[in-house]
Amino acid sequence: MLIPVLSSEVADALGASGPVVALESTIFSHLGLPSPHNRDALERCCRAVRDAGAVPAVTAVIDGVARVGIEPDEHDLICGPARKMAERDLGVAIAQRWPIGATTVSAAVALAAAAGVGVFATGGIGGVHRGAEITGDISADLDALANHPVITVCAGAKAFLDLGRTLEYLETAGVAVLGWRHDDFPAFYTRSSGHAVPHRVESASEVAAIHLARGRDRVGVLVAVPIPEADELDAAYLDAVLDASLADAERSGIVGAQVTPFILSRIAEATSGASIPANLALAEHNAAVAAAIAVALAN
Ligand code: PSU
Ligand code: MN
Repeated sequence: MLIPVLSSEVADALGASGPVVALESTIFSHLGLPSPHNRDALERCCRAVRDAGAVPAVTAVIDGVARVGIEPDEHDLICGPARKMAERDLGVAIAQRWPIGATTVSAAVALAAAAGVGVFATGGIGGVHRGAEITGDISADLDALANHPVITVCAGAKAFLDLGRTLEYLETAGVAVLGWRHDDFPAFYTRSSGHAVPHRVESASEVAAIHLARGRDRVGVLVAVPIPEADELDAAYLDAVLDASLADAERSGIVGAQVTPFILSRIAEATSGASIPANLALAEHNAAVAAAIAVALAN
């Protein structure tokens, strides 16, 4: 049984049925963003959650202990070297006493659910990879969204994935996908992927009501929030970068859990940093939207 240790602030908030927003830690580690931008992202996301009236709960394994909510003096640890940890790796990380296990979306929603946290914010989710019909590469994030009663707030997923098949998979798995004031599934750096979302929502209270009224109580809801217009990148330029990054991954024979970090680092290199302000802006915006939803859920 997975019983995470809560920070005192998170424990107090949950005890009072107050608003809490879980955060993943891969994005804040060197696997998600280069230093010092990862640290900046962590501080900005926590600040955005607090400014909207909720308590941030960073999820991670630290010295073999599953944690929901970390102390300020532990932020440096999260931003240092870490091992990527999906939901299936949680038991391994705990039993083998990993110094730092950075949560992906799947591990973060599992920890949030175990702690009783109902809302989780991330940058982009993993999904069905292009060519998955050959490689079988489908992120464990998708099944985790279907298996835990948590609202996940994301900016869609990066276009190096097959976003059409990702939406098909979420439909099969029974995850409601809600477009935040938007009709299209966002593609992380860009507001639209060309794939419509099944439902559009306008407010945090609407998301909270959908979560409370959903059929199965052990299924999540995915809220897809487009990157703010001012921060959007050029789609044609990105397509070229993504194609080159994917070809590079294939040439290098990268498989399994290494695929996503490899492509992310190639994109960062190829855009020579232009993607970083966009990444920070969308993560911060998602954290604020998630906090508004957590506040609505608590009321
Ligand atoms: N996509 C991004 N940035 C990220 C990730 C995905 O644009 O940092 C991370 C997230 O932690 C996500 C994980 O949960 O990668 C998915 O990995 P995989 O594709 O191996 O399931
Ligand atoms: Mn994979």
